[in-house]
Amino acid sequence: MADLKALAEVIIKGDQATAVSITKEAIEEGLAPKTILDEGLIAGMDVVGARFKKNEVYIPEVLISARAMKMAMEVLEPELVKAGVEPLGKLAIGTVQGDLHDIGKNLVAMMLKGAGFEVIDLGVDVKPEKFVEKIKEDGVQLIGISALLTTTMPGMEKTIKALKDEGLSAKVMIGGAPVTQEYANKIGADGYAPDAASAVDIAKSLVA
Ligand code: B1M
Repeated sequence: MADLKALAEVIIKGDQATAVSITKEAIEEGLAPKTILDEGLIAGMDVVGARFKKNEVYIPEVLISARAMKMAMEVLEPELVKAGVEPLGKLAIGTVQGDLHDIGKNLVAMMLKGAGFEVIDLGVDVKPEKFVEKIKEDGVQLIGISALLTTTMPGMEKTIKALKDEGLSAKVMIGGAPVTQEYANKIGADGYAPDAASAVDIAKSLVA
């Protein structure tokens, strides 16, 4: 039987091949995709984050773990999506300009797809103009912006300003480790979510 604790461990070690094989095994055994995500992948990455914070591991180790998580997520993503229903709305998501962190953003995108949103992933280092373009060209109703660095957070405010300047009415949801509800209120974002699961609830309420 697939062992989710072992999955968390191999994410911590950065063992891509085993992370992928345990994820496949868990899917084949019929484990709920969200359980695999929460108790295996996210649990492992949380440990890596805590160790990085305490300087117990450094950037190369973190990168190796992040890569293992990304590979396993590629296997898990279709399963999360399959659990979804009719598209609830169209959303474009990206990591804010200047910021290259994408693990949390990818999780949020996956959860939103799983919940039934049509998601356009713009990747990392997304300039305000790119969000504007997507709203104009693809009829996106909601944009999601992720930031992991305090230094890149102002890019969220710049994006909101760019939307206002263009007279666009798409809603904006923000999130990421340094982001707070207070900051969202301050910059005029329509929604803030502290984690991927609540991002789904907020996104649903914003397109309702
Ligand atoms: Co970076 N990094 N990093 N890093 N890194 C942090 C963020 C940091 C807190 C580490 C630390 O010092 N303790 C720190 C930021 C300090 C600050 O500004 N407050 C930091 C730093 C300083 C840096 C560099 C500057 C390091 C350097 O080069 N000196 C550099 C910056 C590069 C750049 O972006 N320009 C850098 C680089 C990197 C790596 C490339 C090595 C790697 C990123 C790999 C990748 O993403 N592909 C990396 C990583 C992995 C981390 C940590 C360890 C883990 C981040 C992560 O993936 N967490 C992180 C330390 C930490 O968080 N403890 C750290 C797991 C992820 C699931 O959580 O992203 O928070 P998170 O997402 C959550 C929620 O926040 C929320 O939902 C997610 C799931 O529940 N959420 C949203 C996220 N986005 C959302 C959007 C929403 C809603 C919710 O709506 C749209």
